[in-house]
Amino acid sequence: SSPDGPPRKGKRKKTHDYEISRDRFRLLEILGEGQFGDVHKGIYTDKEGNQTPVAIKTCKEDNEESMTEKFLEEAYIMQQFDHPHIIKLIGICSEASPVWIVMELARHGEMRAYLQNNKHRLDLTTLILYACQLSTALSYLESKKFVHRDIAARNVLVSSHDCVKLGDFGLSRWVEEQSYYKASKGKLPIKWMAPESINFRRFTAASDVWMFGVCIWEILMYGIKPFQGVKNNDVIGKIEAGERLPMPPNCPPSLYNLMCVCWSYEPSKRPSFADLKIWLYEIVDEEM
Ligand code: ACK
Repeated sequence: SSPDGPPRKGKRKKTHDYEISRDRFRLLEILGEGQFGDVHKGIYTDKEGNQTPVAIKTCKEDNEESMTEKFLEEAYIMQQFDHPHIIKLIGICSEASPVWIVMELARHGEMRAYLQNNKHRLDLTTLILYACQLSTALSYLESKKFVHRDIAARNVLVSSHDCVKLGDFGLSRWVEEQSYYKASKGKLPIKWMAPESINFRRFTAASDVWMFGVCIWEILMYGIKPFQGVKNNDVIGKIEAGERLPMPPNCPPSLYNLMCVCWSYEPSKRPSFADLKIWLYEIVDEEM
């Protein structure tokens, strides 16, 4: 039976093709809590009767239209992408409350928890492989002139032991070439951000590269967050004094060097994701 509530007032414009009847989904256990509401595991049955496990993001604040719009932004963004290391949008249920975003399921959930809980099984080659896979996804986004703005280990999901995917586009925005997006106030991931993002709210492909450097550091640290014990307000001072995150134990110097180049103060001195992809595969080859 369909759990649809009353019809929503506003009508979707941008994701018509993605609207799927709610009775094609079976809602199963809660996987975790998202920004807008619980995330459930679910089963999708398509018109041919094939069943696929999915992740269903729910939006709890269904009486406030602007909230639902914000929630659905992520689906509008995800529908543009088709890449093996980016979680795919399967559909949305937006014609009634509660609104759902249905995505490809990543069986092992958030990468940070996976790194913390599977240290013994994660050798250096696998960690670098994760960085390689993410660089292919980010190089793809770069080629589409898409700036992510929130590249961090917490936004990566684990599909299988040797496959990670970029999974959260909550903070992302399209940007025109040469332009930048002025972020509104709010909770910003200061410890991951490039200095020009902290100082001027300037977000570009090059600031994404800085954030990716921090994300690689988190992977090599098995899910430890950067700048622990440092106040957000103190981060920019350290960076401007030339301080950088330290080399993780067991990190190959060539990989730490790559991270440090991502953390060049001058955005123009940072490599592109296309460069990083090639560079990372060279490093993984050395390790194998
Ligand atoms: O560690 P988790 O189970 O993985 O808890 C979080 C929670 O929802 C909030 O983000 C899980 N989650 C989100 N998207 C997906 C997905 N596509 N596949 C599997 N789990 C997901 C995440």
